Amino acid sequence: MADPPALFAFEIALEVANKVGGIYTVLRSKAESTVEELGEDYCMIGICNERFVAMEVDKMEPNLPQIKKAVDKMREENIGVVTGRWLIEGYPNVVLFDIDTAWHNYGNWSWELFEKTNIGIPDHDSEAKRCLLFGFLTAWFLGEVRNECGKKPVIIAHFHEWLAGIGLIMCRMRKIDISTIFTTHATLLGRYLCAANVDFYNNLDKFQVDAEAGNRQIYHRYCLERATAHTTHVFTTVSDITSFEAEHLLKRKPDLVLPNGLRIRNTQCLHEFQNLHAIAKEKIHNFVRGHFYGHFDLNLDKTLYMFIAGRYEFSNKGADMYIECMSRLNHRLKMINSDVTVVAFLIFPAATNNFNVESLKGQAVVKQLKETVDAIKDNVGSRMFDLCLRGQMPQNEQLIERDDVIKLKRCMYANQCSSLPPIVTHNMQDDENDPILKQIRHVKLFNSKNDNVKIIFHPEFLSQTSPLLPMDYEEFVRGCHLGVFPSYYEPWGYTPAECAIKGIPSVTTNLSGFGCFMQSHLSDPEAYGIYIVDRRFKSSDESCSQLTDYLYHFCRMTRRERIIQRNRTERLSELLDWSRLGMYYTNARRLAVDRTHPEFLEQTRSFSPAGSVRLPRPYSAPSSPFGSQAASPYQSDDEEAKAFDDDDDGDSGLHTGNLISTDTDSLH
Ligand code: U2F
Ligand code: UDP
Ligand code: G6P
Repeated sequence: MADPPALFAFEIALEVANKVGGIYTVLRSKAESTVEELGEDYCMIGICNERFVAMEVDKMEPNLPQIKKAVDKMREENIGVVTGRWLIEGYPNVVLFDIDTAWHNYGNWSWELFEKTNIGIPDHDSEAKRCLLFGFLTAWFLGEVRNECGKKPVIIAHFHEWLAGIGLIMCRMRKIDISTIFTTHATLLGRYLCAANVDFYNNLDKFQVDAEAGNRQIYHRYCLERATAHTTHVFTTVSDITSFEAEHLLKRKPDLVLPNGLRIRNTQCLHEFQNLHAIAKEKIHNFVRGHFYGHFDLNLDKTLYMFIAGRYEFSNKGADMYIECMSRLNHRLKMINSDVTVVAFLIFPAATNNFNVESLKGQAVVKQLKETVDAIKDNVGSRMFDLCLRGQMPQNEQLIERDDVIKLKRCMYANQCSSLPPIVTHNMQDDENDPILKQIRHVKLFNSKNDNVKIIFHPEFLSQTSPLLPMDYEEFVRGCHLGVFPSYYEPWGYTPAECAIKGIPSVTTNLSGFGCFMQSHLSDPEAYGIYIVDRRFKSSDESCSQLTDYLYHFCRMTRRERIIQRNRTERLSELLDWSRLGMYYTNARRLAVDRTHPEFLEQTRSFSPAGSVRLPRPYSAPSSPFGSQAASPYQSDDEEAKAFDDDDDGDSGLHTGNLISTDTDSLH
């Protein structure tokens, strides 16, 4: 038999080496496993955003002659094209178009699009206009590559999101021999309708899609999305729930579901992530000491950190439910006189005028106190040492001098503060109408002394260089106890997945792709630290009760139980690793070849079908996850140490794969 023909695979998205949203995470984290499979025959296509390109791209000429020739032809026509390698694991090839060098073609191209599809782009929509340029540049490039290659090899182009869709539509309109895949990571109408608080999932089959899109002035975008979904050879999305949505809103049932994975670094020795949790938690403690200055009566050993984070889509991300449930939790903890404090963070970027003075002052005052105490401690130590050397038993007044007392008193008086600790760390530009602040005011969670639940809204993504909370998001997640993401609209939802791989339990919903994925893979998600709130078949009030129950029971877990649970959660990494989930992409490529060039199918690399795994309940899980968790006394360090050993026991199935039953059904 002749040598199997090489296969070129391109992946096209606006977020290649250009951080905008979740698709960037998909492409970046997946690159290594795709390069492992396809090597030099894989290349990503995107736009050239100088801000990121300067930092993230190693510029060089393409290795493959066909790509080089195609790029040269475009350059001859004065199109700016950056080629090279994306500086991430896997070091993939990239071709990035400088859209701004293509405006002179806009008139012709928009006419061609209209002529062939009847879709016109209104002049005011500059984002869609840029998408048009990107789409035509992509189709031009792929056409040139096809010409350079001749009939073989099969060329696969995998497009992400409607923003890249015009390239796909034009490849098909121009009848270029390219096998196409389209992945939608959400639908335009889905996002809009959910944000408008309609009863989305119960009415999916009833929406007048054209009218809904028209009413929202996104009809042309909707048409592009729908046209891409219908012209592609293989249509895919990221989760079953989004597949269901696409079927109704885009009127084509996706052929496949390609779940989102993450890159798992398994180089850590066992339990290292537990130590990392303790180290990161200490940093959050430091912030909390400063934030609550003047009112610091928390027992940090009995304080739990919970958080919600993401783009600021108030109801889509479930921030409304988060605040409501924190208020209910506060009530329940007060009722039982609990000694547990919950600090509930909200991290959503919003428009601000920098940090507020109160927040910064708290950190400064507490830092000063700490430095003073440290200095006095050192002095006391050396005085004690000297006295002992001289054979004298140190007396208190010899150890702490008057000067020390004065310094201490000064710091302590500065540490007084009459107003309550702030609920928001920044000055909000629209404080009055901000939906989070409005709801916090409504439920009256103002960080008062008798509240068990304290609220801190950080309206900016976290950064290592912040003077307030100098941690990056990843480290912050590690230091927390529970991520709470009760989303209403969430095609996948990377945030709970990112918690899981760090061993941090989280709450998700059965309306999120990740939640449904976990539900279908775990017999007892709660035992693995994945709490799934039913937001699909329950009323909003019932969902709130369920979430409050989860939070309440979590608060009643002992440290030992939390450690055991974290161990189990961390083992879910295996399920989320691209080395496993990359197979779904492989299958999509195979299906595309099957539909366009079945004659080549046997000659392309053969792939094993993506099998489904289901993890059983861990043996060590209590018969009812919270059955015996009456507030148990604080355990000793011995118990804590034992907890590590304890859970490396029965549920070892996760390590070895012995208990991972592979069934032949596909996941979906
Ligand atoms: C879907 O998410 P999207 O990619 O459509 O979400 P976007 O609106 O594009 O942006 C979200 C990302 O933006 C980032 C943040 C998120 O990854 O890290 N970001 C930021 O870095 N700084 C900012 O100031 C603001 C935002 C879908 F909705 C998700 O459920 C899926 O998980 C995702 C991937 O399939 O696609
Ligand atoms: N995130 C971040 N910094 C923060 C908070 C969140 O970078 O301070 C990231 C987080 O790591 C995750 C993303 O935001 O990758 C949110 O992605 P998700 O899939 O949950 O939702 P999307 O925003 O894509 O709809
Ligand atoms: C990790 C550390 C322990 C620490 C524990 C705190 O397991 O290795 O030393 O005591 O975290 O757990 P907690 O759930 O109370 O933050």
